[in-house]
Amino acid sequence: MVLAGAFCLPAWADELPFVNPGFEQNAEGWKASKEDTANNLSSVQAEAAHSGQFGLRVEQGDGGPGSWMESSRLEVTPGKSYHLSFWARSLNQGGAGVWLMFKDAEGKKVEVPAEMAARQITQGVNAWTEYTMDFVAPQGAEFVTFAVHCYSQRPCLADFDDFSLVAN
Ligand SMILES: [Ca+2]
Repeated sequence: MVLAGAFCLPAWADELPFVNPGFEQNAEGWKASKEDTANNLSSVQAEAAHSGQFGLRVEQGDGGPGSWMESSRLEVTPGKSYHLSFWARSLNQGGAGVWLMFKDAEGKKVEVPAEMAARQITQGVNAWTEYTMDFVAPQGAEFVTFAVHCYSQRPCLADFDDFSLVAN
C-alpha cells in the first residue's frame, strides 16, 4: 500500500470529539487561566478566523503574564498514538505555541519529556500555516488537554483556529 503523503491518515483513524475546535461557539469548552482572564489576553474574534466566522486571538503586551487558554479534556489510551493539527499565524515576533498536558484518572499531571509537550509556531509568519503534533499517550494518562500559550514577559499577537485530534 502506498500512502499519498506524510500527513496522510489511515482510513481507520478516529476523529476525537473535540469541543468547539474552531471557536465557532465562542469560548465554550475552553478555559483561560486567571492571569489570562484578568488581562484579557485570549479572546474569540472574527479577525482571528481561519475558517468559519471566528478564531482565537492572543494579544499581550511586553512584561505581562503569558496567555493560557486550555481545551476541554479528551480521553486517551496509554501507548496509543495520536495526531493533533491546528492552524495558526503569528503577527509579530512573540513566542507562541500549543502545549500538551496529560492527566491521570484523578486529574493529576503526568509528566512527559519537554520536546514532546510543545509545538511552537514560527514567529512573524503572517500567512496561516497548519501545524501538527504526533504523540503517544504516556503510561498512566487518561486524558489530554491542549493549551494555546504565549510566553510571559513578551509581546505577542497570534491567531489560532481549526483544532483536530485523531487517534491512529
Ligand atoms: Ca473558526
